[in-house]
Amino acid sequence: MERIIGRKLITLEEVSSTNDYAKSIAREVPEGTVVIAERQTAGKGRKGRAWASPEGGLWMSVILKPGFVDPRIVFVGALSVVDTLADFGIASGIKWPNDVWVGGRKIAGVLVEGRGEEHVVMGVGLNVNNPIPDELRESAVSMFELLGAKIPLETVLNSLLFHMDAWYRIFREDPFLLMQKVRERTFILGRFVEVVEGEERILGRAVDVLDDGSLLLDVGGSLRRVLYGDVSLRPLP
Ligand code: BT5
Repeated sequence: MERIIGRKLITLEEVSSTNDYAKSIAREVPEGTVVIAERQTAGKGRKGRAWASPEGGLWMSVILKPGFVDPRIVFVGALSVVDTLADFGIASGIKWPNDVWVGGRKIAGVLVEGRGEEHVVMGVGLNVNNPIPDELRESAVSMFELLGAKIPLETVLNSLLFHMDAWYRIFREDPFLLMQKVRERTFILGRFVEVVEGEERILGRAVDVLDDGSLLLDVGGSLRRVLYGDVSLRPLP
């Protein structure tokens, strides 16, 4: 079976954001093209937040052309990171919808940007050997910190592309299987959380991730479905 993800690799020393670069070339390149940069000068998260991207980390974006719009594509990135970390002996979990955490700290984030049915750019930032900025020391962690040794970035990239190819296939052919895995890997289920969705703050117990990708919360006894948002863990009330 021919691999889709990583068919073409564009390696840059420095770029503002691999997602922006990928978006600018998306029309002209084949599906599965990967843009990777040694460092980003304006790496970004969701809602215009900054993503710290000094040298040593894996900062990459892949151009996908599934031909349909489905927000569950974000889980292709998150699951691929979880499997990649497992290849290096690191147990991690998904903080719905787009973070990967290890032991209470964030090790990776996924940023999906799209142009309708035309193309989707999926950016993944994974802390590998890069230093963690002081202001994120409490909340972020790297593979280097967990393993106590530097890991060649190409090895991590190869593993990530391999898993992404497999999960992307499953996303297209059997999204319910994808969601089953997401459910298994989502560590917030059963926990008390706060979800910020736009202007709204919702406090409740995370009950399930539904097949459509949304998060189901138990808010004081009634069930509430959340499509998108920022989740943080809260102590039990
Ligand atoms: C994300 O956003 O987690 C998505 C991050 C995607 C980054 C990749 S790198 C390649 C591609 N090109 C880009 O420009 N972006 C993508 P969000 O859920 O909004 O989380 C952002 C928050 O994570 C920030 O506000 C910080 O609190 C925290 N953060 C920033 N840099 C971090 C890092 N290196 N490690 C862990 N946490 C970080």
